[in-house]
Amino acid sequence: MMQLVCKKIFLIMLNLLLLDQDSILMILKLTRHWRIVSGIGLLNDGMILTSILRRKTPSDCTSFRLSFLWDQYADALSQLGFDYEVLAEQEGDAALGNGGLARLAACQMDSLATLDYPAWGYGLRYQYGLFRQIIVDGFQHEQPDFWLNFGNPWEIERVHVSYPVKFYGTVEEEVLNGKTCRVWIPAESVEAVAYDNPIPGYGTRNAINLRLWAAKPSDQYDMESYTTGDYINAIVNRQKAETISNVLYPDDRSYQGKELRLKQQYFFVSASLQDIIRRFKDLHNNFDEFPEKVALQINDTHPSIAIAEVMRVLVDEEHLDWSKAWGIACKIFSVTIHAVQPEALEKVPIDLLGSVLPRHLEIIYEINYCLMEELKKILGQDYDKLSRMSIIEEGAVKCIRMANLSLACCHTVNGVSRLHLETLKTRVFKDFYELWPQKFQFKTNGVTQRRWIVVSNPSLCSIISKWLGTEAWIRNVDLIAGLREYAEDPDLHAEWKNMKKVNKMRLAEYIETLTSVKVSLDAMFDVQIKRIHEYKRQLLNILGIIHRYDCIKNMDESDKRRVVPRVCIIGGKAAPGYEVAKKIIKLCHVVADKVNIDPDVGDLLKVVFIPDYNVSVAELVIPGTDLSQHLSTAGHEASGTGCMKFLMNGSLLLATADGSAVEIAEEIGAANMFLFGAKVDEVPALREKGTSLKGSLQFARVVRMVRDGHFGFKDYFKSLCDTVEEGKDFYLLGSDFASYLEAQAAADRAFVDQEKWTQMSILSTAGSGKFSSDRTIEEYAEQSWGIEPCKCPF
Ligand code: 7GP
Repeated sequence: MMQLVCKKIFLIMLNLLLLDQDSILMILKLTRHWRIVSGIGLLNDGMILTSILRRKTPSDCTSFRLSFLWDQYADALSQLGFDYEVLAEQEGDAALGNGGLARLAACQMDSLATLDYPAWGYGLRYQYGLFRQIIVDGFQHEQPDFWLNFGNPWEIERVHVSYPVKFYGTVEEEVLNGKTCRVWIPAESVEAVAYDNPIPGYGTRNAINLRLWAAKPSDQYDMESYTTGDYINAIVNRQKAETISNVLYPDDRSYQGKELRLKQQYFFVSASLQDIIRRFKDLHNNFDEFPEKVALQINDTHPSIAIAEVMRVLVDEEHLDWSKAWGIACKIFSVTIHAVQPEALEKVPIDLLGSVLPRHLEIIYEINYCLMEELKKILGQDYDKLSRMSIIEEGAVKCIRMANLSLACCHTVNGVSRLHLETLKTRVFKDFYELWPQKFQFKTNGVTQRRWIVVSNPSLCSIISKWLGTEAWIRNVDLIAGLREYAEDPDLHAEWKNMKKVNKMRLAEYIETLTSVKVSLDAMFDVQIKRIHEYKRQLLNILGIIHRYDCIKNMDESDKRRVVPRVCIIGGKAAPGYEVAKKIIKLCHVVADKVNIDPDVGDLLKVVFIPDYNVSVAELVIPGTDLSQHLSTAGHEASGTGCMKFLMNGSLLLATADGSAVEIAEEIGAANMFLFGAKVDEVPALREKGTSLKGSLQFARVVRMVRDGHFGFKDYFKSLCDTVEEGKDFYLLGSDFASYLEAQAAADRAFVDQEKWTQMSILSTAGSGKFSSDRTIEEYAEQSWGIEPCKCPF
């Protein structure tokens, strides 16, 4: 990220993310006068920006200017002959990211704007966002999401803000002022055109900008083809340029070795840096001042090529000497790591990098040479360690390790929860931690209460404001802890239960429309929504559901009367090439097909897969959830942010001691959630040892039911069952199963006592203050960027 001091601040007199056409016009006028001397740039691979018009008018949230605006909208629209609700439904999400990482960036942008920080976000304006998931016969199919079909009124195309981004070519030697220099002669140029998405802060006049780049053909290199008469090829090549920003890669863990992906990364990095440097040079002419004015936060390892690009610009174009340039780079960059899995750490084959960005490869070699020389002085002849820390990975396919490049340069390396930092220190980046412990920090993620309570749960928003006697918590979320005082108040309980019921009603209607399954509002709504991954263990959830089904089937009527009815809701997308994840989706459907029509079960158990899970769906589902599940094998979820949204909305959490759930338990008290499963330090031994006996009997039975074709598709599910066989069960479903069932039973018992449940729910919301992105951003500002709020003086 990068920070500059704003000499002038950009003012927008708007609340939340609600903009109307006049406001857009006003922003347009104002932004013409923006003169950003500095700001923070979030370098990101994509962002999920949720739709700005919201689905339903909040009937009981009258105290907000927000609803005041809504009414105005609705009035204006009806005068034009449109129904607000119908129109709002039409607007989909701008799904410009895959999952947690990108949605986190959207929350952080909201906090940056609200807290008046001088910050900009940068990313790609993909034409096709994350695919739409459609389900045919229980199987996932992917459809393109051409979200720009009807235009995007919230963005401002900046036709005059565009930069050439170069690729391929050769590097030659040149003598300049008696000095030999390396000069890149690129062979292809693509134009990056800016599209600005203003992000207004809440309760402030500040607005910040999310600048997304779109690729357009550049005329520069086509001239020769035109003159040599190769007209057709010249046109075809022009079209090809646009493909760079065409589509978001839908796999959130692995992009290894894809040329287009590397081009996407360099494209947005190069354009963003040109933009930043141009603004810097408008007012400064000495790069010594650059670190004072600019801070760049690299959002995971994908944009790490920015480090080589800054070096190229400073050394090749600004003619700074190498060590001075490196000193500057080391001061401006910090990085956040968002995963633990090694496959998520970007690696680029050397041949590919050398072909697409030949000069950058040379620069990375040079950085690595310096790194190795420095390390040899400290580590001596420890060649194993040296080779692990090298930016170059030797092997059948020689690769650049982007993570190591970031670690060599960045002044701070951030984990996204306390536990995640431990994992980075002790496993993923152990060698680097031993060498540079001071670089390693964590900033526990957070989400914005303005979207996840105020916009998505207006009834809860009114209740909180009423009981706290103020709306100030919307900007200062620590105040929400004040609810603790009323956790046993019967009047609050009545309002709280009513709010939950109304939200459940809305969700039940949605479920029925989508899946034709009718669900009972008295049942516990139990939800797991997130990307489908083996480590997130949706399979554990489904096997638990099968166990519940099996138990109900074997009960007599009097036992059945004691069963707490459940609606088990699962949603999430699988990466198109991720076979196991796709089988998990199918398993969920076949189990639902059997359970939902079984007369022995009735309303005691319903299973629902919500198709096409996205941010808008989350906004509907989360407020209507009683219990939410976060089941990752300990040590595998870097943080998790879904759990924070559920927590804010008073859903109780059933979770492993993983990622930020550990810190949530500290905030709300472990007694107010249902924790289960192996702890992170028990995992290695369990992998060695295998399943416990009690767990294994119940577990073996449910796996056998799937294997034997109890739900059909016997052959299809064989390989899925194999993944959890004794000895192969890497994610420890077998060994955690007994503990999982116990936690589920505890949740059932708690639900029977509705007063107790409501109290736990209130305490969850009351304890959610720490998990606001406002806190996270303040920590970044103080500890990594050294910036202060820049309040608008007017
Ligand atoms: C996610 C992590 O899986 C999640 O635990 C975390 O809460 C979130 O980032 C925000 O920090 N990671 C991704 O979405 C992702 O794409 C690949 O990681 C690098």
